[in-house]
Amino acid sequence: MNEQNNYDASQIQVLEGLQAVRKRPGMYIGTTSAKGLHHLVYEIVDNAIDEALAGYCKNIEVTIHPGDWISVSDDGRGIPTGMHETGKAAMELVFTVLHAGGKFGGGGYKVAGGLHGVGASVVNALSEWMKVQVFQNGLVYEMNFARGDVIKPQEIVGETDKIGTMIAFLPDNTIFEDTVFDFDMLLSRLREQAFLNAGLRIQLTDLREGPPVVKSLYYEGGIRSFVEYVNKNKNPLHAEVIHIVGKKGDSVAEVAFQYSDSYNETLYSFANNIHTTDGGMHETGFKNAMTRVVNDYGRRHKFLKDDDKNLAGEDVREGLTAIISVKLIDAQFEGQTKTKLGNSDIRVLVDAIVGEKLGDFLEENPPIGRAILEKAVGAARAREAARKARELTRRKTALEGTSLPGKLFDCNERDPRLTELYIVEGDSAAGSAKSGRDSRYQAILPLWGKMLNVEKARIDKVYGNEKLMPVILALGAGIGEDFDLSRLRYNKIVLMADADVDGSHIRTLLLTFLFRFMRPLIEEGHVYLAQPPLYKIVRGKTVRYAFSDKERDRIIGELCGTDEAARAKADVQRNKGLGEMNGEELWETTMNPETRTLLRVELDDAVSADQIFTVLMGDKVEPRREFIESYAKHVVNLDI
Ligand code: TSJ
Repeated sequence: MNEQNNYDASQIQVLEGLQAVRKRPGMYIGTTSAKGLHHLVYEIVDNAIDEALAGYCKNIEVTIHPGDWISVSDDGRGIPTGMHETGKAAMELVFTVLHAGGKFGGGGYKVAGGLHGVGASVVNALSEWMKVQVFQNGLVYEMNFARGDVIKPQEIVGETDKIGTMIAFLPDNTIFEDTVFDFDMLLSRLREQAFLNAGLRIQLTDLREGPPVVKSLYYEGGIRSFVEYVNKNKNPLHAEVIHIVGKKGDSVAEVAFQYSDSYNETLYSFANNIHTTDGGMHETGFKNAMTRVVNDYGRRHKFLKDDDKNLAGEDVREGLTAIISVKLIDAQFEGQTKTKLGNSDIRVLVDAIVGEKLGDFLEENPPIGRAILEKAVGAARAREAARKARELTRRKTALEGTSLPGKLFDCNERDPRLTELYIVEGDSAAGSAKSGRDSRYQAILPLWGKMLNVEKARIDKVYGNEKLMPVILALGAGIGEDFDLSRLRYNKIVLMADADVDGSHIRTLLLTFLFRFMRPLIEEGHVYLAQPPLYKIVRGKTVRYAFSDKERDRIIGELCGTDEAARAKADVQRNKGLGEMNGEELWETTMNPETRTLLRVELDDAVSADQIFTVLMGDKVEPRREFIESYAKHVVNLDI
């Protein structure tokens, strides 16, 4: 084989590589939904962050342009503009060769496997066009691509005094379901990255409509600022965020945490700037050390008496907000979603630094030690009370021979993959739902009256609560640490409440409960919101339903034309509530899988979700007022 043939072979492999990405985009970016679309931006930004990690880049600018194309630029060294040993421009390889995990990135902490670091070539393959500019040696180098193909080879197009890289791309609308970017989604991911890289400035600009919207993200305090941000609407138990850093060999571990009076645990962990949603060794090391140190301190200072049991890990973490960030070479990402860190030497490192420094810190700051111990002892008491309440329910269940709530109208189907539970507000609505449902697979659980706000209650108040127990029993999967998705009795949990203020309130209370005590239910996509129609339009014998004002006007147009006299004869009723529809109407509009719309509740952004529940349901009034004022302009269906 001569060299020419070799070159051809590698050329074909390159084409096949990017072709494969276009054929099966899901394999490379997970999904072609909005999530996948936004992933393209993260993929490019991550390359600039690598340059920052390597110590050469201080500023990154991300811009959304009219038409939803994106530009990302940095002030790093610029992608190399020289020739690679294959005789091709190095830059061309960056954008046309599939590589697992940023071989061309700058820093020492490289990412292995998973969706991360699949590289700029994947973004190129999935873009209608991509343009690269490198500012180096006083010159501007440029290269253009379309759907992964080289359209214009690398060439010098001008002079400059800048240094850095600029990438612009338009996602391919034949690949993605939706090609409109969500500013807030980009913002929260970029903010997270700014927290994780102290001193790096990331600017996000939206030029799509109206005056430019610009957010500059820069946090000198790094993950310490991250904790302050997460806790900004909570009541901290101590003023300063506790911050611990340590190193061993090539690995660096950093944790920041602060307690508040909340009953929730908020813990986010990262490895090489990747959010490890399934935790792993760094989380285990942190949790073990926290539990050990707080128990030791409690014993030594007599917060725990000799015959008291040790505090459990969950007691020690009640009200804790913590960020863990580790950087390591050869990170092993495990589990189905590759978001669990497997390197056990990191467990040892995190455990050691937290063990040593937190112990000293508590000894030097007795008021903080006392606050933490009192919090944890309170949590342990509540846990014990919850255990007793749970036992009581179990015994009662055994005695009565059923664990199902009396109010549940169950379905006949027993295969939980095929069933639906409608949780319905109010007696009359439940009546309609009961008569309208398909009882083979649809169950109805009526709820009424004032429901417990779990944002202000511990788990012991949930057990035995007459509003929440029926929900827990009907679902059958337990709550909190005991929650077990495999015991879930229904595939779809549908919240069905009126489209008015009371309906919104009960929906929010229920979602808060599910988010705080059954989070996997939401994460695994089992929770839905029913969408009852807003209007009923009657003309003669014809009855139609509209789910928005726009649809209402369209239907009136269809039924009556533009004749103003005919329009007046159409009877347009605003739906006052679910209970006003009879069973048949409710089935047709809201419950029949052939005709209904269900909104699936998704959890894309745990940081924002936590914040919204804290603000809406917590005890601080001022942030809630601000939130409501800033969102009031978006409210379209306010019916007081
Ligand atoms: F690849 C890319 F398109 F995704 C991308 C790369 C996007 C953006 C916004 C920036 C970058 C990028 C790459 N910024 N900086 C760099 N640096 C390098 O590629 C580089 C420069 C110099 C050296 C060296 O050893 O001299 C090494 C590397 C990897």
